[in-house]
Amino acid sequence: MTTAPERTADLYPTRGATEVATPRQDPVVWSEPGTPGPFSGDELGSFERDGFAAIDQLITPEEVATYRAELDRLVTDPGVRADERSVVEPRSGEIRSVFEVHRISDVFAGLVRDPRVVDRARQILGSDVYVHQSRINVKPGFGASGFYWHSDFETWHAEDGLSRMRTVSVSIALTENYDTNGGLMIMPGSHLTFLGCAGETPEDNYKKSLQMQDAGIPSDEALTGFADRHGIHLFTGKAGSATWFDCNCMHGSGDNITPYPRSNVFIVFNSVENTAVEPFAAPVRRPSFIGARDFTPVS
Ligand code: 6CS
Ligand code: FE
Repeated sequence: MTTAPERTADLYPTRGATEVATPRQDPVVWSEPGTPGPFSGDELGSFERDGFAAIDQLITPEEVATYRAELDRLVTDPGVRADERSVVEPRSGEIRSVFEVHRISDVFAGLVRDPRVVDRARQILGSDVYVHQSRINVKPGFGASGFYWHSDFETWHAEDGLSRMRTVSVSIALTENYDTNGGLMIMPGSHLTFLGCAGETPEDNYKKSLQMQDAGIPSDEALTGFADRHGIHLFTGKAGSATWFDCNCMHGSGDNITPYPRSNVFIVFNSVENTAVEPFAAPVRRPSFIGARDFTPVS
C-alpha cells in the first residue's frame, strides 16, 4: 500500500458550505517557451488561451479501425462487463465506460506510449507523466446519457488528491463526432478560474458520479456567468481527431439520441511532480482504477 505524502496547503477549496471561485494559481503550459515537441508554438498559444487544442487527425483511419475493433471486443467481453472497472448506462444497461483501459488492453497501452500522444502531454506538463486515469467511453446511440457541466480538476482535487493544475486530458474520437450525437462542449477560457462547488462529497460517491455526477456540480448562476463570459464551443470531428484539454476546463456533453455512437478513448496524464496525495474534500480515496496511485512514468 503506497503511503501518500503529507498534503500540501489547499489552493483550491471546494465542496464546502458555499460555492467559491478562485483564480487559477498554476501555469497552463508548464514547459518553457520554445521547448521542442509535437505541438507548434501557435497550438500551445491557443491551448494557453482557450484551455484546449483540437487536432484534426491524430491517428490514421487504419489505426482508428484497430482501436474500434479493440473497443468492440472489450465491450462484448463478459469478463470486462463483470469487471468493477466497467460502468453501465443508467437507462439501457449498456456499457458506458471501461476504466483503466490502458491496463486491461495491450492495444490501448500502446496508444498511451505513442509519441504523438505522450510527447504532447510531456510538452504541456513540462515533465515526465503518468496516467492518472484512462477510459473508453462508448456513448452508444438511442439515448446514451451525457455528462453534466463540471471541471475534472475539481473532482481530481477533491476526491483523488491532485494538488495542482498540472494534468491534461486527451479525448481521441473513435467514431465521428457530429454536432448531434453528444459531443464534448468546453467553455473557452474557463480553465483560468477554479469554481469550488458547494456540498460535501458523499461516501462512495464514485459509484454514482461516473453515471450521473451530483457532487462537484456548479450552480446554475455560476454556469450562466461562465457561459456568458466564455461562450460554449462544441467539438466535432472525424474518427481519429483528438481534443487536448486542460484539467480545469468547464465542460460537459449532451445525451446521444441519434443512432450514431460517439465513442472515444480518454487518457488523463498527470505530471510526476503532481502525484496524488490525500483527497482534499472527500472522506476516502477513490479506487486506483479511477485515480491512479501507481505513479510510474509512461516510458
Ligand atoms: O470523475 C472522473 O474522474 C471522471 N468524470 C467525468 C465526468 N469526467 C472526468 C473523469 O473521467
Ligand atoms: Fe469530465
